[in-house]
Amino acid sequence: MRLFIAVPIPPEIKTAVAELLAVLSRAGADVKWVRPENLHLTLSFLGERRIEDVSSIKTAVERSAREFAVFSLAFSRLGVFESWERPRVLWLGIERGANALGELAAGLDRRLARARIETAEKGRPFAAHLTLGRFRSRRHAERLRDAAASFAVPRSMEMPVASLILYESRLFPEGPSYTALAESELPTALGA
Ligand code: 2AM
Repeated sequence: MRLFIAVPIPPEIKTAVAELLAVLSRAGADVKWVRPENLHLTLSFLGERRIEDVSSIKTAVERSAREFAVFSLAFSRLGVFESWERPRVLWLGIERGANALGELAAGLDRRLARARIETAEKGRPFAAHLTLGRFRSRRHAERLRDAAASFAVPRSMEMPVASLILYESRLFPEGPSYTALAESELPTALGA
């Protein structure tokens, strides 16, 4: 099974992002947009795992979640990996809360490593981002670049990081389907 660990996105943020995607898609760039119901903030991509590993992964997720109190994230701006000259992924960046999210991801990777679960991202620094779409080609990318540059992320695009979810990802021709296998809540205050 193909697994990853992510922070779920609240429904009101999914709705706001869906509206943003509707605007951005009018630029006509060759992008495969993420379905709003599939939006998530990946902390760790585990890739293909045996079912026997699931219980120790769940334990690592649960313990990592316990180490942080609920905190809030604010989205900042649109950007791309790798660059607008070689665009691969369009994302929504995170401003406030990015450091805490990085620490949460690092703690999670440490616990996974201790449980001898290697992550696919080994060596790559964690870059907090919400993937909005993946470029199929560069066609009309500059039109999307202009649309992205003129977009101001509203202040209301803020959300709590309240839980971690272990997802199974299944790939279909029409796109991936994610199933939550386990959810671990962050405490509202440490020591609670
Ligand atoms: P992304 O948001 O940067 O695209 C499920 O596939 C999630 O795992 C995606 O959101 C993706 O992050 C992340 N991921 C990280 N590394 C991956 C990889 N090598 N293959 C597929 N997904 C990966």
